[in-house]
Amino acid sequence: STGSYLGMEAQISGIDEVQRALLAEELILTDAEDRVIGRCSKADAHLVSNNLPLHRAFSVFLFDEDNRLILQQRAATKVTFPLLWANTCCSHPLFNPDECNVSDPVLGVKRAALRKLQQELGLTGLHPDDLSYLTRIRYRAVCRTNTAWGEHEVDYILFARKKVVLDGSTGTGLRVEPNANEVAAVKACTREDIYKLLQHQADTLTPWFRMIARTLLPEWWQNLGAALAQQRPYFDPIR
Ligand code: DMA
Ligand code: MN
Repeated sequence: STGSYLGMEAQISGIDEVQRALLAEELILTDAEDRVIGRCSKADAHLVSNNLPLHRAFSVFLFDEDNRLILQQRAATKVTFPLLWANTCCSHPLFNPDECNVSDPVLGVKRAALRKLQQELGLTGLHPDDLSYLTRIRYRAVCRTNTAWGEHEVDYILFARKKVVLDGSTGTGLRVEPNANEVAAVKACTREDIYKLLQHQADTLTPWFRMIARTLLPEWWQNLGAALAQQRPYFDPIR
């Protein structure tokens, strides 16, 4: 309606222009069983005034050779959940034949993950087989610092373990070079580090990372080799 359109315009003025352009991306709308039911702009998919339509997303958890998890702090320019800490990389597969793959949805999501690992963190040379699909989680939350925006997703959980070189250090490996428009900072965390964050600084974490870190992550992390090796069928129940 005209009313919600004007409401959206009001929300969009003042947003960083690079992030504003990304709000035109076409995301994949799904039903509660993760069946594709249509497409939607990134803006329309994340506006509370639009009732937060359910869409497909992914969360990458990248571990280094010492089994530390790479966290990212979202840039101040991000429309949703700015400056909060989350798992390594999150985004959405797009409504196009490569990433909205009907015969192999997990492959489509992995292609989207490789695209965003490069765009957000400068990671190149990764292959879909470097990512392990663990499960899908349905998740909904409104952004506390700007309640016009929120998330409502079927979130595909992808794990990877690589030799990682964080910005500034020397050595060979997957070199993390954060894109400042997307990422304010990165850090490598042990299980103990995450436990302390959950205990004392939980409000610095995004709601989806907090939820996963409190529920499913500890068991996967404790048996990381097994988690990485498991090949899950897509049509596992959504959690
Ligand atoms: C959206 O992540 C996905 C999840 C799992 C919350 P995001 O807001 O970082 O997406 P993008 O990087 O595309 O803005
Ligand atoms: Mn989303």
